Amino acid sequence: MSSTLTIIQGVKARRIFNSRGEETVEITVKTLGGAGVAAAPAGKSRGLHEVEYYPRGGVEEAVEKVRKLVEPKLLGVDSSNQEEVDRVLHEIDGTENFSRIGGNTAYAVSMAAAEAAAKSLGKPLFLHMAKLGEVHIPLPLGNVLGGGKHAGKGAPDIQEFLVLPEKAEKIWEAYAAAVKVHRLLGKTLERKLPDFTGGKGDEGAWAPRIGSEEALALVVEAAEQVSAEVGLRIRVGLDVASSSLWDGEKQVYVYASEGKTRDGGSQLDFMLELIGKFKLAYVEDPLHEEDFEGFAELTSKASKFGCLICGDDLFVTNRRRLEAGIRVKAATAVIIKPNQVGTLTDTWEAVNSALNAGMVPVASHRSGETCDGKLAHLALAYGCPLIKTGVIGGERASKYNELIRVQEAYPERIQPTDLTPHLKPR
Ligand code: 2PG
Ligand code: MG
Repeated sequence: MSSTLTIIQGVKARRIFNSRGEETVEITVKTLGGAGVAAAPAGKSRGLHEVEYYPRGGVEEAVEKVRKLVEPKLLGVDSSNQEEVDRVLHEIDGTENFSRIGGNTAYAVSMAAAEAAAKSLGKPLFLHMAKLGEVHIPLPLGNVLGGGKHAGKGAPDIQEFLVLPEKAEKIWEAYAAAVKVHRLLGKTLERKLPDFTGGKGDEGAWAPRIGSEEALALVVEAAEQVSAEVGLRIRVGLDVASSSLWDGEKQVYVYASEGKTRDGGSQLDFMLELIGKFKLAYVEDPLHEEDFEGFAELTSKASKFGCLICGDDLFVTNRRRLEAGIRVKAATAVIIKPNQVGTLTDTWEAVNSALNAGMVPVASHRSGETCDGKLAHLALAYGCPLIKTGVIGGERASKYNELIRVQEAYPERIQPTDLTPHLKPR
């Protein structure tokens, strides 16, 4: 639907700061009928094939480019025509990887335009962006303990230990359960580790000095205890972020905290062992970002455990990489991070391919975040059954809080979600 109210009247960029204290770009798109504001997040364990976040001169240059290149070309464009907004962004940039204006700039403009259109039309953002007939509540997938690039020395080599409920009707209950696991786990760590300072990593997950397997056992124990308490089955998953462990020269995964290395074969066996032993429901990036074959082998072997195998750095929200993965059955789930690819249209193309292939798209935050809650609307609109956005921290809670508000305001439009069909052993 379009009207003169949705015509773009201005695009402004500014430098703000993310949860890590890094500069990031925030964009305001003004239309006759309203305005949208969106801020870009930033990853630390970044995939090799992600777009460039910023031009060479960083956020400052990105702001300049919005003034000089982006705004003049977007004035008069209809913000409710997302494909057109995104096409113009690609045209202005002219590169494959958004290196001229920055992928983060493109993402923030794209999302701010969507919000400006929704506001001008008097619609909630998720309904304006909706691509599917039904809207389901995304289930929270949040890390309660972590290490890797998101924490200091001595924390586990595996980046994220995650919890997720199998199904839920209300986001409030599902999120409250994840918070309980985080809290209970904190108490357990305090009791078990004399030197535990209560330290957390970039995403608010506990970052103790502990081995990966020992950590996993404690997370499983806490999840089971909370499951029994709240009457909601809480499952456990991992984001191994294996590309961060991979030494391409030596062809081994380096587990620095544990003082171990594993070659491709033993990494695959180790993943299968953890999946079987701890009944994992989800493993993200178990292998490095170029190993489509290894992913396919693991996906096939993990199917008897009913565990989702998810590609993040492997696919980088890029439809072409995802489709290459679909052809070889590399994974059963895919991380969806809009700033890995640049625009909402590119993001939807990846989600659409995933849904058509029967995969689970997982809407995801980045380790450097702002309190922008619009990822919640994207998850609702694009049919993502999971939203991975941490558990603790204002910038993490902001996404769940947005879902809580939306579900309260539109109870009849939002259906429950049941992930169990995807978690059946095959
Ligand atoms: C990941 C993310 C988010 P980063 O690997 O999935 O948890 O980390 O944003 O640092 O890439
Ligand atoms: Mg990841």
